[in-house]
Amino acid sequence: MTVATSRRALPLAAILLLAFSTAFGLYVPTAAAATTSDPASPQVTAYRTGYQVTVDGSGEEPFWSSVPWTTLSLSPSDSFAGAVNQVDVKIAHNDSWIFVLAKWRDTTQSRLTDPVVKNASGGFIHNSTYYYGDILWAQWSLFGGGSEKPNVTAFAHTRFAGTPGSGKVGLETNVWSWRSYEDAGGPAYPYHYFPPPVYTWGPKAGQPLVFPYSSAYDSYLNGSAQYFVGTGVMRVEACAAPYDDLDPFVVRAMGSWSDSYWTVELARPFTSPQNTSNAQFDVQFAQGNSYWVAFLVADGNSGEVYSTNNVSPWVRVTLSSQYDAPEQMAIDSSSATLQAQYVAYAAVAVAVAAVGVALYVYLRRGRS
Ligand SMILES: [Ca+2]
Repeated sequence: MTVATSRRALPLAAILLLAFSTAFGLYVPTAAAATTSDPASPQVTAYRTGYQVTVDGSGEEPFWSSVPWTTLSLSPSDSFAGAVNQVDVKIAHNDSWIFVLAKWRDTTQSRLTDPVVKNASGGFIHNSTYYYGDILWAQWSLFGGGSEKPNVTAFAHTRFAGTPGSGKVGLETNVWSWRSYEDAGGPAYPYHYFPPPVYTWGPKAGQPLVFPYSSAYDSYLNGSAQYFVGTGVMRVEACAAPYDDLDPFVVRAMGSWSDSYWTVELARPFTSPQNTSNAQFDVQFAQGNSYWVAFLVADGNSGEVYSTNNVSPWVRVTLSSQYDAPEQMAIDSSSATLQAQYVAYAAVAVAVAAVGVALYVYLRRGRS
């Protein structure tokens, strides 16, 4: 009798376990969870929403909470980097703008930058009072109109050919360069950091250079140099694309720092503004298409600047055509909670039914 019972108890326990695990597998939490994509070849869905982001670095738009974070591991570009080892990103779009939210740990907020000077070992001079601004780059591939993955690691170089990082063949990118000292929270805003606040050379020389809104620098980078699109202010540091019909302020951006984390929002219209030459330097987005982007982060307090920084793998970004960040969830979090509860109730009902069937089968077998 005891033997017969234990023989039946084992399959029953297995059935119960299966029923419960199946039931709880049906429970789909609506809160955003971190994604678990392959760290070496991460993929991110740019969620579609009906909303417009206010570019203030807060990331507090309700729809952001329904978009999952993707954690990207960062690799140091050289032996002087390594201060930041990961960045979390979310990407969304509303059919006409693409939005990026990035967050990373940096225990030191730097909104200032000293002149960049190398030390004898080849790194950049830095100590507790001499350091550089914190930086985030979103580097979009322009290969195949942006659809092809570059075959070289993303990299930063902001100076002429021949300086570290430049000369790598096979890279053609549109870089959105957010710099902590130049957005609307930084001391350089609304002018370029180093006075005078005018275009110093190029077709707009002498004209006022005032940021119309919080922005990231728009630039075009290939194996030879980084070209700042339209500003003409970089003088000896790098090249400026020499067109007088370029709009330098197409990338809106702002960061905020609190509790040892930077949070940065970036936003750009899908396409370049009409009647400008920007399109030949800027990635052009379309719904349903995929693009390749890499993120580079620098902690200026640790001497990370220019080509010394921390680089993510190339990330495949697909602009979803579905409304995956639904307005209802964004507006009313209580309805989202309710929705989760309904799913949970349904899961429990399925579990109870499964247990009932299992018991029924078990008892019938026991009788026969
Ligand atoms: Ca810092």
